[in-house]
Parts: sequence; C-alpha cells; structure tokens
Amino acid sequence: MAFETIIVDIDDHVCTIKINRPDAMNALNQVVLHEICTALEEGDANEKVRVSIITGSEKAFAAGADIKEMSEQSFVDVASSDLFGAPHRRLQKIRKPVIAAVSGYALGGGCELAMACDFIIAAENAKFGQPEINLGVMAGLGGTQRLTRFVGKSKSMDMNLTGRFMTAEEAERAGLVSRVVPAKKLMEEAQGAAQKIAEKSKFATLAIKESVNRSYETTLSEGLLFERRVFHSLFATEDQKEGMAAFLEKREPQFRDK
Ligand code: CO8
Repeated sequence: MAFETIIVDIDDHVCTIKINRPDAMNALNQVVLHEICTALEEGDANEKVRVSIITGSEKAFAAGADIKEMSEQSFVDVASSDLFGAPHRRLQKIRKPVIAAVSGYALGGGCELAMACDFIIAAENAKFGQPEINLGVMAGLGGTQRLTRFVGKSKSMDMNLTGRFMTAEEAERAGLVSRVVPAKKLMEEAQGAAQKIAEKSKFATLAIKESVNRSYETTLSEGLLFERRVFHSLFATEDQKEGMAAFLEKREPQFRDK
C-alpha cells in the first residue's frame, strides 16, 4: 500500500517505518496513526517480516498528537469517535516485535506510541514528555498508565503534572528506555537489535512478546502460570530440538520456524 505520512522499507526481515511529517514535528494525526497501524499489520501478515522498527527524524520521533487536528473537537466529537481508541486497539494486536528508535522529541502521543512498542532504543538527544497538561488536557494513549509502570508513580506524576521533559539519560536510568546510543548510531543499533531478534525462532519470539505483555494485564500467579504453559508449548516445536541440540553440539542453531 502507498503511504502519505510514513516511509516503509522492508529489508532483511526488518520492516522500518519512518514517520515523515517534517513540517509538523511528526505530529500524529489520524492518517499517520492509521498508516503506522496498517504498516505493522501488513508486517504481521508478511512472512518475510520478523520485526518492525518505528522511527522518526533526528529532531522528532513525534511531538505528540496533532494539536491542530484536535483543537476544534468537542467532547461529543472525541467521545463518539472514541478518539485514539481504534489505533490503540490495533497496536495492541500486533504480534511480531516492534522496536521504537527514538531521536529528538517523543512527546505526548509520541512518547505513548514509543511506549506501546516492545522496547525503546534512544539517541542521546531524545527527550520524552507528557506535556498535555500545558494544553489543558491529559495523556490519552497510555501516558498515565504505561509511563507509571515504566518509571513508577513519583516520576510519572512529575512528568504528567508538570509537563517537564526527561532526557535520554534519565529515561534509561528510570527504565523507560532499554539503551541509549549516540544519535548517529541510532538506526545501526536498532537494526542490529532487530537482526538479532530476526535470527531467533519465530514461535519463541511471539511467545516471549505475548508473555511479557501478559505481565501487565494479570496477577503474578496467573502470569507465571501463563508463562509456564507457553514455555511447555514450545517443546512441541522443532526449533526447541534444534536450539538445544545446537548448544550441545557447540554450533549455531538453524531455526526453521517449525
Ligand atoms: N501538533 C501539531 N503541530 C505541531 C506539534 C503537534 N503536537 N508539535 C509541533 N508542531 C508544529 C508547530 O506548530 C510548528 O508548525 P509551524 O511551523 O507551522 O508553526 C512546527 O511543528 C515546528 O514546531 P515548533 O516551531 O514549535 O518547534 P520548536 O523546535 O520550537 O519546538 C517542540 C519543538 C518543543 C516539540 C514544540 O513544537 C512543542 O511543544 N510541540 C507540542 C508538544 C505537545 O504538546 N505534545 C502533546 C500533544 S497532545 C497529545 O499528544 C495528546 C495525546 C493523546 C493520545 C495520542 C495518540 C497518538
């Protein structure tokens, strides 16, 4: 499919989605969100794709939901259209891993989009924030929920109530991002991580994503039971036999997604 607001490149099992609205700091309007979800869904359906990366420009991953688009909307408009409900549900259904490669601003919906990915790799110049308070509103796609789980109540309250930005260094310290790299190396690092994941057994990869995400939705004992059952199910795969045999034979495994 041809896209207007994102650039999609599929290479070597990795689907890279670059948000491309340079005039608006990559603000997320309905078209961008629809296109990102569509590209991820197409990646899920494409046998060649094993991992996706969402990125932006050096200056902005995404500076939030599109304020121009939202500014004239009433309560009835946003409530009856369930504003951001559809993209949120679509993002949650993506089964293959998604990495956010963040450079520059990841604010409001941009920070929330990054948090909806499976992990975040940040450039040293990345800035994260939930500044919706400055607009007289609040986060609407996970900024009060996911951020709190990532960084704890105190920092989440600080970010959401004051609207201050977090540097990449602080974000890594707080557990929001998994790695911080020099801006020039961001895509190399993200591609390297994606390639590593792409080499693994697809079943194990999907199972890990599902199981880690389950930890956000359930109690510890239910989550541990879910994990154990999924772990057991992987013994039905040829990839489990291959992975363990390869270890014992001191060679690299050749996973075949079987
Ligand atoms: N929406 C629309 N346009 C934007 C946005 C945005 N979020 N951010 C920047 N722009 C536009 C500016 O209006 C400007 O356009 P123009 O040149 O036509 O005037 C252009 O991008 C460049 O921006 P600036 O001149 O402001 O650039 P600066 O380098 O001075 O500042 C900042 C960069 C700090 C990023 C600044 O633009 C800023 O503060 N932006 C708004 C950040 C913000 O408040 N984000 C939260 C938005 S609300 C939200 O996200 C609600 C989330 C609910 C769920 C979302 C699901 C996706």
